[in-house]
Amino acid sequence: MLRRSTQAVLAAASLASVAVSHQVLDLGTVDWTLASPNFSHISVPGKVPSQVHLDLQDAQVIGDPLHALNEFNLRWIAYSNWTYTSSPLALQKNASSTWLVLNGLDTFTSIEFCGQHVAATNNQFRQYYFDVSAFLGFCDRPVLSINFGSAPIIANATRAIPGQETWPFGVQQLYEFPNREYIRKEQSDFGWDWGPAFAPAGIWQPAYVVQLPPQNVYVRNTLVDIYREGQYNFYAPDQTKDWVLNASVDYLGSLPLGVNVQYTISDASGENLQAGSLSNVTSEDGRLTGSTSVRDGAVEPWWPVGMGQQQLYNLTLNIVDSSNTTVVTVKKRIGFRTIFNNQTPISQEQIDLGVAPGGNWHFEINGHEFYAKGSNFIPPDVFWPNVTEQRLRQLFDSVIDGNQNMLRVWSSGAYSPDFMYDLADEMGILLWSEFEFGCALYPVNEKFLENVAHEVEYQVRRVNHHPSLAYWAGGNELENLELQTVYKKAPDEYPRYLAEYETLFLDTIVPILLGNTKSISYSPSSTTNGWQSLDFSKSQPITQRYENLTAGAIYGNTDSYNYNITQLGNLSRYPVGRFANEFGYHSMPSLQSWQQAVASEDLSFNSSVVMLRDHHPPAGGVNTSNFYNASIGQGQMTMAVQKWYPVPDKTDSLANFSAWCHSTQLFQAEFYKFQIEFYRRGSALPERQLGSLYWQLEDQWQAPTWAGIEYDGRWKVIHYVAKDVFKPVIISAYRNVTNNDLEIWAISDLWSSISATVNLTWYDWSGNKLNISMDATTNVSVGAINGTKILVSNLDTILQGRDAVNALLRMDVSAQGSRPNSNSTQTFTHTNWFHPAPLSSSNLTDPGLELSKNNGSFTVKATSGVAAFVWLDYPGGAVLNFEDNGFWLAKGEEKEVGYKVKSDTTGGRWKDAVTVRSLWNNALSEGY
Ligand code: BMA
Repeated sequence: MLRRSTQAVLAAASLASVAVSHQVLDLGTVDWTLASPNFSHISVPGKVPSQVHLDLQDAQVIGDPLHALNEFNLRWIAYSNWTYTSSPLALQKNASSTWLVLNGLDTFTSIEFCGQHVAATNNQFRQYYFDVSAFLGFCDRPVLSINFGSAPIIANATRAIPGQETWPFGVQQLYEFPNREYIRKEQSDFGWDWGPAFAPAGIWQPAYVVQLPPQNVYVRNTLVDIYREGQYNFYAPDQTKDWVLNASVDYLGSLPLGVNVQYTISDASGENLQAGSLSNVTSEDGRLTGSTSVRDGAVEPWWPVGMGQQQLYNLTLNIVDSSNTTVVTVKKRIGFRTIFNNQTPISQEQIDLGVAPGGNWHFEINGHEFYAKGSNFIPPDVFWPNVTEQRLRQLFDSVIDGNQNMLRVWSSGAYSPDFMYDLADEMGILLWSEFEFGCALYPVNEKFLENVAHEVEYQVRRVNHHPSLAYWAGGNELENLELQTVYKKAPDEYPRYLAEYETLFLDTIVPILLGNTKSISYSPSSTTNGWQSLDFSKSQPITQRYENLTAGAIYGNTDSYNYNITQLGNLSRYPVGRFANEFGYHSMPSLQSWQQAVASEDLSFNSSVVMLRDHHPPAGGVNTSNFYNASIGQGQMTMAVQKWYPVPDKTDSLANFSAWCHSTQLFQAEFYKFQIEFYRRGSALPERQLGSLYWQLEDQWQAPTWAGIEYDGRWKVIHYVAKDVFKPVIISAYRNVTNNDLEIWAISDLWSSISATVNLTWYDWSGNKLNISMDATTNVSVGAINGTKILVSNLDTILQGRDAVNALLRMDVSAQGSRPNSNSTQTFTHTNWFHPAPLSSSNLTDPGLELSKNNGSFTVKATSGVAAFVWLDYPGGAVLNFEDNGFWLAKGEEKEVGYKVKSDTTGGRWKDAVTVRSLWNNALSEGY
């Protein structure tokens, strides 16, 4: 497997341009041995970057950790200590200084070099660097050895320290290994409700030995902050101002006196747009900082996908000495944009436009509000060294193909690698980023806070130059869930825990953030009612609103889960807020994914292997006996299918399993569709709702989860359905399930108004047009990021006694408009179907689907009735996405569907095995 070393590339680049060369030994290029003091028989080759599980797997000491119940079988690895020992390193004897530079150690280490103890580390998210010059002087065998302690055991021991912080029962969400909140390690390594718990260890990021001549430096991190003059993180930037470019380099070693920093900004073709020396250069404690300004209009702005070009520039910084010799060169790819998370009070002007009072909560790109469409990103693999650029590119391709423009990078995994931001910069995906805290409250002792402060400073500086970086949030669901739970469980102790929360997420993080970036907004919690006031005289200016709400006013963003299966499509249950950053329901992966991990005899809905891979609701412990909760999660999916769809009852057990898996995906898809449509309509309502990010984008193993994309990249039904309702212009029906009132809306997130033509036709399931007339407006205009009501009526009035089980409404909209920042007019179309009765009781008829295979596409035709949820399926061994899937067809309608192949080990034979089905097939005992 390809593992990347971005730093190595950068280091090589900087080597080329220095006068007196420094030597950077990439520790990924030397031999390593992995052994354990707990197991004398294990001694295998190790790698950097890597993790113990991966190296043991490569050496065939263990099998695939994701296979069957290996999660449980491999706990011994997490409970053991492990040592990575290098071969003797080829180092210079006469260097002026020698440094260990370790970009990521997971997590608890004791480091030895030349047989001497160098340091101990305890934070997976920090970059560590140690001056080991003194050790080398007396060293014949420069061997580096990094001993990793068991994270679960150390977490337990930390918890047991007398006087250690505790929280009321129920506040700290327990997944599998306990006490994750005491340590700075990827929190989902200890288990989550969509993933296994391996608690891996290892040198998980690139590592180097750096040797410097006198008056020479190694750049270990660089901050670039680009903002409009006068910009302040919590207010809308003035788009007429010039740009400020602030650059700050963290280095090891010592600089000659009198250096200055020369810079060039060039475009992709290499043409220099601007060059000069940075002004206001300051130098202290291994940090050199300076700035320049770039005239407004001198550069093209960077836009997210669908809103304009992803214009990128190259920034080169040359640190030169007084004789104009370059000491070191740093290159960063940058973009010019402002991205602002607006939490300001709703203005009178907004109220006059119909916006409900309260607080804003939305994003603005380059001064323009937009509708954020996307999902929540979780760690795409339980072992980060497996996450290659190529894999992320494939995933991000699906993000773009799915009409998504923003991902919330959920905060209890790991800080995203640079190459992930690089891809997002190129593809125009905004990455809402978070500090790695979630579903718990955290200690606030001095050591913990100091540790976090180092982590925050390193990470904020590392990624700030990426135009795709959209936002920083402190942690996951802290305000709406954690603080609320304390309030409910221990109201007397609420003030204390609130104060501690503020100590960490405001007093500690905010001054570091504001000290480094003026371009990125921050909120302590992912879901929040926003700030109430700001006091600029303080280094921590924020006073949060919490529950200080005014009746009738709307604040903040929303997070909503409802596992009561009877509520599908009940709009009154959805939260009304300014932005939806989480909502969802779990579903099974496809049979093809299950087959990658589970033996054929275990492929049934409630086999113990399948059940034990369902981690929702969380197990609450590490043993299989804790997993009785899995039956709740499996039960929720089962009951949802039973209530809303024809229940699969296939003769063949594998086909039945497959049909059940697929049906859980149909429920998930409808569940999300109704909510996304509801939130998008909110852009036209007093809440002025401006974002839908569903839970969750992708999987990290083959299991029942909320994901829309399975572990190998295969799309579930929801990713297709979300693609459809994330189109710029959509038409949707809204039914009040209590009184049967029905509304139909055309909704657009384009930035200029459109003129749209609407067609509404009722059919029965056999495909006959029904003679139902509705008083609908068929030619409408829809404003910028807005919606227009086409129909308000009552379903009983419309159906006039007809049985809802045999009535279907097809809605088509076709609109002329243009995309943001584009002058060309284009046609936007959308088709949607409304079924007034649950599909479980509808009069489904055989649509007589026909599939023909063309060169580069497939054609599907419904010959004898309406086809609901037409599904093109393809075998394992390939990963591709169809242009469209999970769609409906009227009788006689045919659709040509293209596809994009992402990977293929079948030599193209997958094409011969493509099949088509629709919901009708659920009712058949044969086939799927
Ligand atoms: C929210 C998220 C995650 C979780 C998901 C599904 O709570 O923030 O922590 O995995 O819902 O339960």
